[in-house]
Amino acid sequence: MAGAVESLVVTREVATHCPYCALQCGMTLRAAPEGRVEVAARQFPTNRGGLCQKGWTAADLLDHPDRLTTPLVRDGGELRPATWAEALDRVTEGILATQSAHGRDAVAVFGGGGLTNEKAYALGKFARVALRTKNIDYNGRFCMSSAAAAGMRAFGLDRGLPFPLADIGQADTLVLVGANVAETMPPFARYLTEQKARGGTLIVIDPRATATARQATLHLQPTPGTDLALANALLHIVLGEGWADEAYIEGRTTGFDEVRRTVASYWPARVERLTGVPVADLEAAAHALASAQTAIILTARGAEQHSKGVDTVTAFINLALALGLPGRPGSGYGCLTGQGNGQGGREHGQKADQLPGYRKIDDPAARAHVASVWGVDPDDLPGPGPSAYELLTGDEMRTLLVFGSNPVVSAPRAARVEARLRDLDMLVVSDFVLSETAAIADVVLPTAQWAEEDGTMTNLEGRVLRRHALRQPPPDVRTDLAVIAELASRLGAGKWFTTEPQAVFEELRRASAGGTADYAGVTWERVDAEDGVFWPCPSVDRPGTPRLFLDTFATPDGRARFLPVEHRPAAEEVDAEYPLYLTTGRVLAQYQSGAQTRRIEALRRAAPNAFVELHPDLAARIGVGAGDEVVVTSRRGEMRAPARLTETIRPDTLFAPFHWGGAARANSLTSDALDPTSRMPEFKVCAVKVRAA
Ligand SMILES: Nc1nc2c(c(=O)[nH]1)N[C@H]1C(S)=C(S)[C@@H](COP(=O)(O)OP(=O)(O)OC[C@H]3O[C@@H](n4cnc5c(=O)[nH]c(N)nc54)[C@H](O)[C@@H]3O)O[C@H]1N2
Ligand SMILES: Nc1nc2c(c(=O)[nH]1)N[C@H]1C(S)=C(S)[C@@H](COP(=O)(O)OP(=O)(O)OC[C@H]3O[C@@H](n4cnc5c(=O)[nH]c(N)nc54)[C@H](O)[C@@H]3O)O[C@H]1N2
Ligand code: SF4
Ligand SMILES: [Mo]
Repeated sequence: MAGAVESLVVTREVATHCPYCALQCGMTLRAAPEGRVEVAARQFPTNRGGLCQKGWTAADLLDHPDRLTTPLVRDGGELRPATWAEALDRVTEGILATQSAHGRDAVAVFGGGGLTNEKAYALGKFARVALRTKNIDYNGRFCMSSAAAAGMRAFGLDRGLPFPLADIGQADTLVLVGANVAETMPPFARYLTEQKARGGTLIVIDPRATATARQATLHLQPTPGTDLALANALLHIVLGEGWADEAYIEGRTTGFDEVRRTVASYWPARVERLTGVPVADLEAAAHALASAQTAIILTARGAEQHSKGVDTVTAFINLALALGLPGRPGSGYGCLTGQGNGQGGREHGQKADQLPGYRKIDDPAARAHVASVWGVDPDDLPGPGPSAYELLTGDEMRTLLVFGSNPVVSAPRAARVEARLRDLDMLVVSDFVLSETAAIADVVLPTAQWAEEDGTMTNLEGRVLRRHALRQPPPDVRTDLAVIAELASRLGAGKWFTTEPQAVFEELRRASAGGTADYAGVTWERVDAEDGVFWPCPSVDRPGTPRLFLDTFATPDGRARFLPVEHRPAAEEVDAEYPLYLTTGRVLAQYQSGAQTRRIEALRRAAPNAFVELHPDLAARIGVGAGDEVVVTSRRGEMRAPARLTETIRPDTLFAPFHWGGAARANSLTSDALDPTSRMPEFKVCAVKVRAA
């Protein structure tokens, strides 16, 4: 074994980044003599030498017994090993059969925010040029799409953080809305410590007293799904006290008057009734924001994964604009993007309505530019397709190719998605382990892991980073780029694709040139030499752009837009039959659908199974003690897991992590209500009941 692994090594040591979340912590990988791959933390401007437990153990999956080492095809109901030739024949024949029976749009593609920029770009191009289907979307739709849509609406541009992370440690007042960074980005805590040491105020808005909330100066604990009302109340107070930055509003924004009228009815006592947050806390939060020299408001999934996620983020942007924060050095609004390449993954064309460079697929100029780079006729490019959940449950799809997602565990109302996937003519999954989605596929393609490939990722700051290969993939494992190019070739579109990541990146630079996310001036050499390059970077002789909006916004008139937004209830409110709120999220030691981290021994020990968090009063009422199994039921299904009792959750709310499948799948419960603009599902609130098992 050790000898076999040794033969894969291409270099003894590389400086690269963690494969998991959007913080993209710097790490060094070393090929140890016995064949093991060692991880060491690396000083990088974002993680400053820190890593979390997931990063430390990331290499444990490289030579894991569960690693897929050959393609698999389904035969007589069972998956069995196959050669690449057989597997790819099966895929090609399936695609052609679906296309001739049901048309090109019946073949669909589902991507992921963990894919490198090169893969995301190639996948989008593969869908449009080789398959010529409009049906491509990706799991980022389930992630930060609401913040992205709100950012586009208000600023004309969506880059998660429009300023470097370093600004966060310097902010006098920092507000985290629905962000549990202590578990979801542990090295981020350095910025909280720094901010606190400088005497700053930290306000955390979360229905649970999370590890992050426990560090707060002020913790606001709203009912799930009521952040919009809360933000409007903060703005109501700011305006009532005369704390707004009138010069900024006048000079840099439009649409304020209507927002002023709207928030007039969000008086604090009314909002206390809607949210459960005491008036005194609302006033203290507004004062802390308004009296700060520098203030930053950050949202994450707790605020965004709602059927009104876009409007909720807009309410916080309105508040930030009224205080004059966006574009003021050291201040601003930002969204904490989640997946490793959640930012780059949404810029280069795997999203249903996008072409590379964050261009709109229905914009004739964008189509003409990208078509000219690709060497195709713009009229041959498909139009926009449906969003992730609509794609995965719609009637049009008969064949689906999945790269970098495990929707059987992570999609909302997952039983419905799973049933639809089982019903396809063909499901193809590229993965390095047999995820729950791969397990129901007709063809499974084993793919390279992060330590085995070169490429770029764009972190939550919009900083383009280099992923460096330490070793080659195992002998019968191929890269996603190689698979995409080979399939394209079999479909008669081979001349448009290459397997070399740097060549793909060079093409991506040209395709993105002139777009919103302009990478034209970013080269792999610069990325290495400069600790990453912030987009937009339109030319090689210009620096990147760490801080956006200093002089102007990316809207046609250069002004940020206020937009009036009204509170509305969650799509599913509690009632007599389902009297409790369920909210879902993450724990430190598991990542996403858990396909990777549930297989890593140290992480399994740290977080061995799912659980349902509930208040001791509620537990007593239903006769449940700590560790007893409970059954949680919603209108869509049920979930079973041990109870975890905690005083820190609201008595009307349950929390469950979504990292597990099977009977413990939280997404058996979640609602498929979608935000009207972003099509983000309402992962963060639905109505449930609970009983002892
Ligand atoms: N350990 C770990 N880290 C991760 C990931 C992981 O799976 N595991 N995933 C990565 C990815 S892709 C993402 S998107 C990020 C997500 O990072 P976060 O957004 O920080 O993670 P979540 O746990 O989904 O949600 C954050 C908090 O929102 C709260 N919340 C729930 N409902 C509401 C509400 O209505 N209002 C408010 N204000 N808060 C609410 C929850 O109690 C939770 O504490 O994490 C990234 N990092
Ligand atoms: N209830 C509930 N559900 C949620 C959320 C929530 O808060 N609550 N959060 C949502 C969010 S924010 C997200 S981002 C999604 C994430 O959910 P998923 O999309 O399921 O994310 P992962 O578990 O990261 O899935 C990635 C899969 O691809 C594989 N993989 C990793 N890298 C690569 C690669 O480079 N190539 C290929 N081919 N495969 C790769 C992994 O092994 C894994 O099986 O879940 C969403 N679902
Ligand atoms: S915080 Fe994110 S990027 Fe950093 S080590 Fe942990 S999972 Fe990896
Ligand atoms: Mo995410």
